[in-house]
Amino acid sequence: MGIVNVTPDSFADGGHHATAEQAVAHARRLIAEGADLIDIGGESTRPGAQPVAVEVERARVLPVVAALRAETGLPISVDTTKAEVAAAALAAGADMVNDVSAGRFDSAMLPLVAERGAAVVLMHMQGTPATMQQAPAYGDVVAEVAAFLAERAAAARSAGIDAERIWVDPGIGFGKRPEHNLALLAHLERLAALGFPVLVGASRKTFLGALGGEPVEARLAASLAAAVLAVAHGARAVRVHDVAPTRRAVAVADAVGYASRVAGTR
Ligand code: HH2
Repeated sequence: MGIVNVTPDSFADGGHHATAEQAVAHARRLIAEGADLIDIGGESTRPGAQPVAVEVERARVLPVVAALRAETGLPISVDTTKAEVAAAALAAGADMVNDVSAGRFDSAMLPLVAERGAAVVLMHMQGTPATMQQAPAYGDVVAEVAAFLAERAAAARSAGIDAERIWVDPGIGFGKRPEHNLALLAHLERLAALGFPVLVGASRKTFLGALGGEPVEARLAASLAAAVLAVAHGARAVRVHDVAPTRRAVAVADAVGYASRVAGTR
């Protein structure tokens, strides 16, 4: 999943693709690099980010969704917690809603996704983007994230969303200390065991910088390691800024995983 942030303030690439033209050009590059899916967002969810008004977010996202829909058959996802933004994006041709609140911030979100027959990503977050990194705390982070995702998936099912259209995501960096993120990556199998495909977004995130000290623009190597480990531990998709190198790295993880399954059946 290639990331297109149409925002002035995203943590990794804020302001780089702030106009619709720049964002569409960036999405084209990600598609050329081999993205299977494009995620378009108009509101930063970085720690401490302030909410964006619905009209502003819609105006950022819609032209990009519409322009891309006109030129690609690849699935398009809209990264939003607001049902009004999601509704407009789905009407403009998006296929999937990536909701970092897992349908909790807007009670109209899950019914909307059900009614449109769209897919949804349900992501775990402790707190809200404004407060989530103040004092994240867990007893057993993997068990708590798994229980949360199971509960949100059940809510999505009762809203009428088909099970095969539900994805789950541990929410790397969303109300988590570095050790929480590492434990989740190490035990993704326990989230995959819920029976839904797992998406992981570790690309360029702060916990990688905390390990090696790199600033955000120098976290490619660490991001590739995280993507490979995510896939090796059961992720079905990774949400990344750097599509071409991630594809190469993940292909190795996939091949090793396949070889080990084949060897295991002999
Ligand atoms: N991370 C970010 C945003 N959306 N969605 C999912 N499903 N999983 C994630 O891990 C995730 C997400 C944050 O990263 P980014 O979009 O690069 O930055 P910002 O929120 O500042 O726009």
